[in-house]
Amino acid sequence: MALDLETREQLISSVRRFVSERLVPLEDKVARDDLVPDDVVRDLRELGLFGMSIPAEYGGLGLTMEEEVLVCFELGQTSPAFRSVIGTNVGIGSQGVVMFGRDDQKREWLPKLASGEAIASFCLTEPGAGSDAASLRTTAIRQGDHYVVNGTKRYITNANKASVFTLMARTDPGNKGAGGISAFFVPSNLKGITIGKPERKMGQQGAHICDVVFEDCRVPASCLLGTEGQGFRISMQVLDRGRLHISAVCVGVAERLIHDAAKYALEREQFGQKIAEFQLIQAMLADSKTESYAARCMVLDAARKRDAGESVTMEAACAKYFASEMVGRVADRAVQIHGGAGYVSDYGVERFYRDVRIFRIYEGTSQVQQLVIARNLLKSLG
Ligand code: COS
Repeated sequence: MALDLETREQLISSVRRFVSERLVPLEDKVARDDLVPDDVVRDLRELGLFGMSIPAEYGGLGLTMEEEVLVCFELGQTSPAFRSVIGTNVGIGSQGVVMFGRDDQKREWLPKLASGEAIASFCLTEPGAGSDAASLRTTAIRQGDHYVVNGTKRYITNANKASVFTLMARTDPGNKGAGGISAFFVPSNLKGITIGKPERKMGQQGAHICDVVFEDCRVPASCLLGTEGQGFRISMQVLDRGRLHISAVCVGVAERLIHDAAKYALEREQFGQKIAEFQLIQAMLADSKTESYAARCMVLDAARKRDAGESVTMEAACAKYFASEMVGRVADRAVQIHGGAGYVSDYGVERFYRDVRIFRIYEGTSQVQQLVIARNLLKSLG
């Protein structure tokens, strides 16, 4: 159920205050240390943000999609690494069990995920299966009351902190397509699971991605999510939702960058006047504002449609495609407006420029979103 308007405004303004007073001052340190401090994680837990999307009956805030994206517009206004701490519990790590889990799976895990006591990660991508997710090769072969899992998952966000994985594996090796894949909700402490070292990345220092290797790992059959063969569809539905969440974060980052660029333009003087007075600078600000506003409207519209029970596969792909490309252009203009200052680390703009690059890649590349949009468009006419 949606929050009443007053409670919603209170939540949004407390997140806004938390971002500006607590997180923004730590951005540089988090990037340098490649670590979000424990006391920030504790504060995120106290605010209930790990449980944003988890139903209230399991201890979460139970926000609607519209409310979640409104919160993400605020959380996006700082380094995306902070959002990443809660990101998998809110999105791709937890939603398989929220949407398709049995009641016993929900009761065991969701309260811990909602409080942030446990972290969930999403294991779909493999060394040989990225955009072509249905070609994944990790196998889960049924033996009595267990599945024996073998395979390697790659670039798994928060894997080094995870207590549980939403895992996609092939239960029917005879079926090489989407229908041979099943989903599992697997505790990370089972024998036969090894977590790789965090990768060194272009941006978002403080957020970690690692390999997860399964070697003859015996996963109890009770960990299956839904039914055998349903795993690919589960992962696609989880991603439909995740793509909206990421789009909202892109809008937040864009708004932050527009604010910083405009502020800089009002301070910086060249040719005897503030650079904000030059129409070529104004054009860059205007283009950025127009595009971020368009993305905000798209995200809100798609979120409201989802809350109304509509399928938003195409709308979520449109929003992710547009918002992630948009924030790339906005970050580029923000660097340009800052001139030389945009290229040095002191101002943080170059850090955001690197941070936002991944938005066009993870949870489905821009090219995958184009494919999803076109397929759905053509299907609706065909
Ligand atoms: N919701 C429900 N079902 C869906 C779905 C969705 N959003 N998308 C696909 N399906 C279903 C299809 O209806 C189809 O079912 P049937 O076989 O019963 O018709 C099945 O899943 C296979 O779908 P499709 O044929 O479209 O699969 P493809 O192999 O062609 O792949 C793409 C589709 C490319 C869209 C998919 O692999 C994808 O999204 N890839 C990117 C993965 C990704 O985002 N990775 C990031 C990892 S997380 S950081």
